[in-house]
Amino acid sequence: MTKALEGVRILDMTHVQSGPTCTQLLAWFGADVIKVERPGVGDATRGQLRDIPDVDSLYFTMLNHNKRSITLNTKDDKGKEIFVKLIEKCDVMVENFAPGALDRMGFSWERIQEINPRMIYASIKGFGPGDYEDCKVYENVAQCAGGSASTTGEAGGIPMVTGAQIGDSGTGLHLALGIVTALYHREQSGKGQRVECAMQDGVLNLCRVKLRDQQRLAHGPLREYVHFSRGMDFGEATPRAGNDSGGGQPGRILKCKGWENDPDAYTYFITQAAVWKNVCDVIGKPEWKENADYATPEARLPHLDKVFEAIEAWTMTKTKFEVMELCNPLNIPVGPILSMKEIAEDPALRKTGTVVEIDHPERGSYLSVGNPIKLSDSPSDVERSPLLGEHTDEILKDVVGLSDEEIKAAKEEGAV
Ligand code: CAO
Repeated sequence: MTKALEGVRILDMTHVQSGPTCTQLLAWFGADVIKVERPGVGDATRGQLRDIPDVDSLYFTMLNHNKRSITLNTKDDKGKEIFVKLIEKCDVMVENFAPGALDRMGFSWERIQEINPRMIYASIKGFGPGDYEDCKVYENVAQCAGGSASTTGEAGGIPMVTGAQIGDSGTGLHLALGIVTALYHREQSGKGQRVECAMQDGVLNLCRVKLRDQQRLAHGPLREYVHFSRGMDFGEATPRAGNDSGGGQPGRILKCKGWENDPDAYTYFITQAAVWKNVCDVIGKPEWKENADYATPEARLPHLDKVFEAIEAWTMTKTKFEVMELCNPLNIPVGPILSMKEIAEDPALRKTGTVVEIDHPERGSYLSVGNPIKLSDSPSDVERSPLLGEHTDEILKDVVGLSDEEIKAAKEEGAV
């Protein structure tokens, strides 16, 4: 079986998290990803949050699988010459530097097009064109600017960021789609194009139901929000709503057996209208099936606190897995709150390759998240991340076309 992106060569100028998640996805699908790093320095994440001294951090290793690493000083004259050759030989260039960094190096989009008109040039920035276009941005800034933080957190509490890296990894995922779309378009047009993704936009795209609710608010209270049943003020903007379900079926996080000692002994429980009668039976409230205050979804909305109190009285007598076992056959949607420890040890996730154990020459074995996107005819094995400059010589020789003497000279000059 061939890999879906075999034959596509990516010039990977990305660093930290957002860009590397994008190029890692492309690498998993078989693209040859050449990660360009500053000589002697490399991607800053190699040295961040280290758990083992002097060894590439998990932060780096888990974001840079299946790539090759070349060190190259793209500010040095010789380095620039080599960089031009790499641009000629690659299909896609990806970067997430602070705004203007590549232009300052002398590689504007216009210049890149001159060098290689088929090049797809993909960038992540914090913001799109406008007042903030020059700002540097990290994950949590994007979550705040994209509407996620203002709509996450307890009702009446402070804004919260989420543990899911929707600003970095979320935008990387968006960019990867932009790149394969541009590659597909190039098949017909023969030309490359610019692909841009702002982290603020990526976060907002993932928060679109909250913009939906902003507009619904103009027409009355959001009746499924906890504010409605508790008589709380909604204010002018979509409020934070704790763990209320974002969809039309009310749901909450409820305690399960053992919650006093286990911080993750909880379940998410959705009172889907279609299975309401099953919910009543399983929690021992069959009388609610006919009671005018509880029988219909509309009637239940002002009483959601009471509904979930009764469900929780039942879930607290069961473990989160027992809740799942009892509710699933009745088609009641529930989800155990899984800790990272439980996920790391889950045999089903190991079997599908979503959690993988990788061997690294310097750190030994570690766990990582494999490709969550499964293609039936394109395998995607996870290979360890490269050491800094591990593939410099082979890339200079095989891709750039330098002789051994030229490689030696470039090294002496400090270009690689
Ligand atoms: N050779 C020579 N110079 C290189 C180089 C190489 N191979 N690779 C990078 N550099 C230089 C850049 O040209 C830049 O130099 P100038 O500032 O002189 O132009 C410099 O290294 C640092 O780049 P940077 O400004 O992007 O890095 P930073 O650590 O200061 O900022 C970040 C990091 C993430 C805030 C910024 O890159 C950014 O805002 N990126 C866009 C948004 C983004 O992706 N954020 C998510 C990051 S993950 O949380």
